[in-house]
Amino acid sequence: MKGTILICCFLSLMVLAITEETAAEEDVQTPILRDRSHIEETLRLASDKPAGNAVALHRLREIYHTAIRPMEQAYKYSELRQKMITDDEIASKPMVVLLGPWSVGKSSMINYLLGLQDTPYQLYTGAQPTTSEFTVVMHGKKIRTVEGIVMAADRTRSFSQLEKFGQGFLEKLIGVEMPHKLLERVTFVDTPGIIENRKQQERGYSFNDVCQWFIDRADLIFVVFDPTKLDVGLELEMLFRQLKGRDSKIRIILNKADSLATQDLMRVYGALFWSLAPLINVTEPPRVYVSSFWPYDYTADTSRDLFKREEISLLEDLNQVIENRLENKIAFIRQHGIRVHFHGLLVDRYLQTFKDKMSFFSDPELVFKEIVDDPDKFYIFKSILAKTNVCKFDLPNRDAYRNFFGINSVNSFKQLSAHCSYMGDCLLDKIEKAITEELPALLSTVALGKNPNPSSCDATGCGEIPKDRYRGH
Ligand SMILES: Nc1nc2c(ncn2[C@@H]2O[C@H](COP(=O)(O)OP(=O)(O)O)[C@@H](O)[C@H]2O)c(=O)[nH]1
Ligand SMILES: [Mg+2]
Repeated sequence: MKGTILICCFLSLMVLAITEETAAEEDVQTPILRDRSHIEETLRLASDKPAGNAVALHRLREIYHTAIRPMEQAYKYSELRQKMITDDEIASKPMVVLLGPWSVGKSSMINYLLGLQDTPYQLYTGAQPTTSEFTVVMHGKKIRTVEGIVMAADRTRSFSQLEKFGQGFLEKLIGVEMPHKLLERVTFVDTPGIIENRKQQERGYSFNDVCQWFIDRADLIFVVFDPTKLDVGLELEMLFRQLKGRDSKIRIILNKADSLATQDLMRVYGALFWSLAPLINVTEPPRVYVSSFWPYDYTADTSRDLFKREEISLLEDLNQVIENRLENKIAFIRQHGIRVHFHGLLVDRYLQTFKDKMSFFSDPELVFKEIVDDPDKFYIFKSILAKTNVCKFDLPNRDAYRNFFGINSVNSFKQLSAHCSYMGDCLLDKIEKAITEELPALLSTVALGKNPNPSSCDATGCGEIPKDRYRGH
């Protein structure tokens, strides 16, 4: 009798435990998805406005090809900076790159912004270091993945330059194409997280160089942190060093804020500032967006209103980048033109000094070596800096020129005065005209086209786009 009662008790306990477990499983299996309508609204995804201005793009390409490219080629600029601009790069969409430690929610953020959750092509996410690839999520007519080697081989893509990072890297590069309203306007790049205790060579390619390539081309860089990973190590320090000078593009995100109580969140926010302060050398404190970017609803009892407002602020930044895409592109080409112009003047100056120093009895090699070894003695950089509008910190240093002339003999170049056509068209005049007249004029036309109110020039000068570095609004 006693035994039967015991067995009955045991069985009912088992049934109870099983029912509770199934209920818990059901809870886990069906988390509530968050409403995404504000994403569509803030990014104006419903509007069918064409993403670009084809006429202005055509003109930009034309200016680049007729005024900047000839100077690049005449003075082999690509061998100094390894930088040539392809047509596809001119027409490419703004690029948003996500960087930060592993498992801070970078892939989840892309899934959330694109609404890929529970679709077969969602990016893989997990609490352990998951993403070991650089994943480029871009627009395409149909859903497909593109292998790194295919992306690199396709010269019409702006990613073909990535080939230079080697086969080891191309195996870690993957493209995902899909038809999507947001991807018609931007391309996202998901990166493998920084792992502090890993050596560069273990990855089989130079992680920093690849990051630098993406940083240089990104229009917006989300540096993502999570409350449990605020420690700053060598890799993160290196990353911030690489980000120097890109202040206006960086947005720091304290993600997963929904996983903490408000008081803890404040502490973590302070700690993040404290860790980042030595890495960011700016006078203004950076704007940190505190929110949670994943598809599931905010945990109960967290500051959901604040998180949502922060999310909308970040989305507005993204929208700005989309809207200003053409202006940014023109400014980028102009910046590039200024560097190419400077390079041309500098090579010309090296040639001129060489010519002046040479006499009938001198050894050309020794003379040129003396100039290359100590250009300051001959006022090479100073004389050009005085003439141009370039900041000296923006320039390659004299070692770069020593290497440059190590590969390219000085005799392989002609002086600028020799680069003129019979019609009197000179390379130098053309690039100067592009920098000072044509590109600023194109910028004004685009700005006016977007906002036909001429008084808007009062604010922007119709030439420069206001910088919104580390936006603090
Ligand atoms: N609580 C919470 N967890 C998140 C959030 N975003 C991502 N996660 C979780 O964090 C883990 C790492 O995410 P993942 O996107 O793979 O990070 P990644 O390595 O930076 O790409 C996953 O288990 C996610 O489910 C968030 O906003 N809140
Ligand atoms: Mg990931």
